[in-house]
Amino acid sequence: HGEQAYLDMCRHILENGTKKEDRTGTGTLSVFGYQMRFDLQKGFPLLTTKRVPFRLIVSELLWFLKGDTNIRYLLQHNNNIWNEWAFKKWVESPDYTGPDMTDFGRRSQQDEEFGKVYEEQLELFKQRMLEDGEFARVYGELGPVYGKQWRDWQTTRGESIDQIRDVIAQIKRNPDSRRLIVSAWNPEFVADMALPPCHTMFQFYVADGKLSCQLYQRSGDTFLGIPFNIASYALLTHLIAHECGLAVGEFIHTSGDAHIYVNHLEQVQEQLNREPRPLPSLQLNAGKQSVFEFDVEDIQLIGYDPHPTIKAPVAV
Ligand code: DHF
Ligand code: TMP
Repeated sequence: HGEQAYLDMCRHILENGTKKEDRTGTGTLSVFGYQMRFDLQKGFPLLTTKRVPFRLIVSELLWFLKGDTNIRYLLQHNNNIWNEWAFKKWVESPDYTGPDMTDFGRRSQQDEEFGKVYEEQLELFKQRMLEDGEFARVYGELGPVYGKQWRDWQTTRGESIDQIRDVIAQIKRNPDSRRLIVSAWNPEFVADMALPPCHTMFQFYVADGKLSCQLYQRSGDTFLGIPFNIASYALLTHLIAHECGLAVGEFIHTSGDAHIYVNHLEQVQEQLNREPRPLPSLQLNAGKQSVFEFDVEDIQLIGYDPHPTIKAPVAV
């Protein structure tokens, strides 16, 4: 089954992972270097052993493809997955005068009273982001993250490189190329980003009329992040194949530090006890061609019948 690779990865980390502290203070079980392969001909790799909210994956990918790095677009699409990292910049700024939010991620887990105050502040932040364009322009900005590097990489000569447009042109013109690479990791600007890119670089490969993609993810939150990352890059591969008139091949996911946070262990166990179901399939609007023309409603998932959601706290 197409999902087995992911479940095997979880088991591998549970059995072989080393206890390792991390930046967030949560603690992980971690391995270094792991690879999974997904045959995109066998179905769309959205996990069925828990519900993964596909619409959030779609709006996040379209946001990257627009070159946008401000969470306002995500909020307008009712997508809250990047809130904490913008909120962190807000509460650390001199303009913030509300209750102390130091270390809000961990404290809201441990202290119920504080958790309420935090939820309130986060809600105010979201409202203001939607209502006040000027506030959003400043505090919705995550810095030069994925969208910026993908679409508008700044060169020392003062030029801009559109890596996505360029790689699509190369796939069309020169499909045998071994240089079909996009990098989000731009060392000059890493320090300016709310979170340095986790999915750092990817490469395309064309053979037998099929487009494959391999991602190098430097750091992978196996329970929360990786299910999104697999589906997001599978979708990107479908979109680019669609534009280039190619079929889809494989998506290969390669991890650097692949970890399970210690506060996700029960959730992972619960998921591993479930039987995978048939994978859904993807339907793209045939009336659209360029990846840049796609909108949320042009991307449909068919036959997704997952097991229920499994909730888990995200480490900030
Ligand atoms: N930090 C950490 N520690 N792990 C991450 O996976 C992560 N991902 C980021 C930013 N920072 C991160 C961006 N992507 C969720 C999924 C992906 C994501 C951020 C958050 C998440 O919480 N998913 C929940 C559902 C969220 C919802 O419905 O709003 C899930 O159950 O999959
Ligand atoms: P780090 O910068 O200290 O590695 O923390 C980033 C955390 O976020 C780490 O647990 C990996 C996780 N992550 C993903 O797994 N996928 C993603 O797409 C993003 C943005 C983060």
